[in-house]
Amino acid sequence: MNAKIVRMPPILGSTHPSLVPFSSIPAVTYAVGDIHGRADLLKELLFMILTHRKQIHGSAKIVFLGDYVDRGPDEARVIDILRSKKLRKDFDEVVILKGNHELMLIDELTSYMADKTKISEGKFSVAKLYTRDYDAFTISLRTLRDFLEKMPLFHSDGIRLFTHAGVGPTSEIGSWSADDLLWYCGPVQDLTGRLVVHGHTIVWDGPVANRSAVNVDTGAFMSGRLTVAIFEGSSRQPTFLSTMPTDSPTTL
Ligand SMILES: [Mn+2]
Repeated sequence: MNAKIVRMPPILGSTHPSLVPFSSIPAVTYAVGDIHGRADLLKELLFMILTHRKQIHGSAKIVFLGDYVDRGPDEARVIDILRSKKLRKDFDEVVILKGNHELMLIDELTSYMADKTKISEGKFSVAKLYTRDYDAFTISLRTLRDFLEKMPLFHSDGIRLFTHAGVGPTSEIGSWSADDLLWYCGPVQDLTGRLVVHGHTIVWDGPVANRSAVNVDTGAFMSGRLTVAIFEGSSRQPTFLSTMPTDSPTTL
């Protein structure tokens, strides 16, 4: 028998971004930066996005880049908006990525649900810095935790890699961990050449874009400026829309 080289199909279920089959490219892709409880700004930005979307012929995808909770005043309403049917009606594809604050909340919820007297015992808990109103959520804490746990760590369309914190040029292919994708700080570059679209590291006078990465975290919880990057077709060069500042940014 003749030996035959068979190309293996993509490894389904792999957690490494470069091995995951990508979805098709829509007419427009929106990538929204860190919201951190600013439901007011999210509503305002979605209105701006939908106005833009009306001028586009074809399908639209919206990607949320993580960090929906903590810091701002209304994380429960942000979660409601992200879970809403309206969002799925307004966009052909909705991708809700996990941020490090969702990871911390999962840990905190697990601890709180086991013992309601110990809300600050979680490994990553920020309860010492932030008092959470558990009663504000319109869904059960179990449903909330499930929703957070199911959020993916990244999304690739083959041209752009969307992930909360980005990835660095020194990250060896195949070695990225959840920690890298949720907590990374440093120069952002994908060794496979995709444009990395991320948040997590605040750029007060941003957003910023270069040949390898786009950062749309404009510190909305403090600056009042929530930003979306808009990619038409397979473009690597986004345009941006931001809500207007309602407060002056405070220096770090
Ligand atoms: Mn973050």
